[in-house]
Amino acid sequence: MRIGIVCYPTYGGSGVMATELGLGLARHGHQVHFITYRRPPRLSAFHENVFFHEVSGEDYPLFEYPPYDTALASKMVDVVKFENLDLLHVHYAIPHATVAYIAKKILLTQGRYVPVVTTLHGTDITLVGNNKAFAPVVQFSINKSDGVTAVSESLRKETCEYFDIERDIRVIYNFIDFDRFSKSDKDHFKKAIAPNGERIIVHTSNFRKVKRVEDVVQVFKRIHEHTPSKLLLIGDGPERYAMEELCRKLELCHEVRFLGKQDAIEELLAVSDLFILPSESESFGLAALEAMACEVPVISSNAGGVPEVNIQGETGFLSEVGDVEDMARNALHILSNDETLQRFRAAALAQAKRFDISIILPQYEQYYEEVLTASTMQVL
Ligand code: GMT
Repeated sequence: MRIGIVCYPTYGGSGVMATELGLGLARHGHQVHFITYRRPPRLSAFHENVFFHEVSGEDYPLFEYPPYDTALASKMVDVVKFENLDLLHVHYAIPHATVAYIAKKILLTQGRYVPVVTTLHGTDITLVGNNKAFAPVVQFSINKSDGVTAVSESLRKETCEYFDIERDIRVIYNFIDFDRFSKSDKDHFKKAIAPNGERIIVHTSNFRKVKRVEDVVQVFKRIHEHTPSKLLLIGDGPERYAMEELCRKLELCHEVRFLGKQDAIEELLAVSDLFILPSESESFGLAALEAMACEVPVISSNAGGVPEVNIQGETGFLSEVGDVEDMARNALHILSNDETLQRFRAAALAQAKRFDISIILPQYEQYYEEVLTASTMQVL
């Protein structure tokens, strides 16, 4: 199959998933064409079945905002036609599903039908929750896609509650490629971060307000009062400076390391003992799943789809959003002795294995086949 993938080429989970999916499909013999404004971070190595088409928005003095959507639609039309794509898989309704609809209509005037699969990752829906003005366009784009998937059951339900959805939404969970994510022996790393054998607590995110990184720091403060420990904060974003200030105020600077954006996240997870994800909203929580794949138990909020990933009392614990006391209590329980930690580690890995790429990727392939068959019948 020849598949076009459209995504945000960022460090966020949707870009990571779209890239890993494309690479997995390429390994399965499909030809994959990424259509984005920048090469996604995990798309660095050469692969004979992977192609990258850069969308460059024209900057023209007349326009205050470069017309990116028009540039993207034009590129989609061009790539579908000249690379003879069978299907477009777009990640995010805003604006990708909307733009794909325009591209599809243009191609139809030229006698070419290309089905569009849209994957919802969460922020499309929460954005509409915050700004109703987007609702008609998002709803239209979801309904006009030939296939729609959501990354969790919670997101599927939420989408159907917010919008008038006239079609089925297939839940296909995010996945882990264990070739990349598996615990490796990085003893020298551990010694550098925690020279006296301290427990290593970790959080990764894009430091948006919704991630509640201040709760991570507050939970860590409570852990640190009882257990020698270090906190690694990985990623960058709008809240980073405020978090540095908070650490200064709480006199935690020597215990907390801000590492910024990291490519080899698995190497840091491999030396960690506990992952904290206290988000206010989270459709899935890929960051938590990646930690679990490295045998790291998770202390999280119970927002959105997180309970579908982190299992209460088994792979970690879930608390109400903002309940840092409960999170700290649970964290201290997991860290209380090596035997307990080991039990949680093993359960975290076992749960992560349920999301192995070898289980999830065929679900996408199967869904593509179904969408292609249905759209062929529609055209006939
Ligand atoms: O969480 C973010 O800010 C990034 C966002 C994205 O677009 O990459 O993540 C969303 O998609 C991920 C991959 O499906 C999910 O694991 C995240 O839970 C989801 N984030 C939210 O719902 C807030």
